[in-house]
Amino acid sequence: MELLSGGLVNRTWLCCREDGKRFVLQRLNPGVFPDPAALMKNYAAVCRHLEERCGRDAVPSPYPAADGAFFVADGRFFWRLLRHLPGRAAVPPLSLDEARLLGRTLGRFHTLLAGFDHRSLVPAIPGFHRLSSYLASYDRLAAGGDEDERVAALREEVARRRERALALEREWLAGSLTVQAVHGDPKAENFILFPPSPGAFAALIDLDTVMSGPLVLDVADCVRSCAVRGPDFDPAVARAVIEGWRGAAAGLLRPRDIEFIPLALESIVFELGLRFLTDHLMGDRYFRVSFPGENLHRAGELFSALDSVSL
Ligand code: GN1
Ligand code: MG
Repeated sequence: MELLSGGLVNRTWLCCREDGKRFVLQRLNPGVFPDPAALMKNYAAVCRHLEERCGRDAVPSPYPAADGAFFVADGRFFWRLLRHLPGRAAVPPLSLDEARLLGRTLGRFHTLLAGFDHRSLVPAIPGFHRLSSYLASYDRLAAGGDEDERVAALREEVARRRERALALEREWLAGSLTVQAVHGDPKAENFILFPPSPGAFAALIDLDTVMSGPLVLDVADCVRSCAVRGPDFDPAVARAVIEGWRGAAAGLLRPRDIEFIPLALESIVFELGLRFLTDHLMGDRYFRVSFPGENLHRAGELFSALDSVSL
């Protein structure tokens, strides 16, 4: 068994059976996912929908346990077994072709899910990608005193940028953006690249956060992950992701969606920076860290990147 992926939330292993067949074993983080049974119901329904439309090969479907459920609980953790997709995860820095391929894959994923009843999905993480709810948690913590200079500097960043970042959520709630089932965490490493073939798609894994949300926020999160490197932003990679996505999701988009991509990008970078900062203030309870202060460091880089985020 081999530890796979550098995800910050779950733990993932690659398992190989005696006959050579491979499986992905995952241990869900109970602190992050409050209702794993509901999550796995979403997960299985989404996989079924995708399999019916694009076949099994590119879908990380779950295997049922002996009792028919798609997970096993051991009293402390929830475990699940998923189909292993052969290929390699996309790891930034990406070439422009890879960035376009990831955008195209996300656009196709959105198109495949367009007919899925997104209202039937139970939010696996209540308030996920609702910036106002992250700001509310942050504000509750912000009352505390005694902090170092770096925290104080980031607090100023939050104060300075929060209103602008919130404009995207207002637009979402006002109903002017296209809302449907979206991936929720389309970071580069969640795309599996198969051997190159022109016009091909990659596959998307990590379907835990598939939920109802605006398309633009999903593509913005993908752009963030591909184009923000440390405190820097690569506009060419960002544009390549968006170009690929627009080509494959064209049938879903309204002019308002396109108009809001730049603001969605700022908003999602701010949101993740705020989530890292809040987790640092809470004592690193959500995102795994490899050294004390890592979440503060991650937050600082994202807020720095915001200075150069533009399309
Ligand atoms: C978390 O665990 P991982 O890396 O797949 C997080 C995403 C963040 C990402 C940042 C459920 O995903 O929202 O963008 O870290 N997922 C969850 O690296 O919170
Ligand atoms: Mg994830």
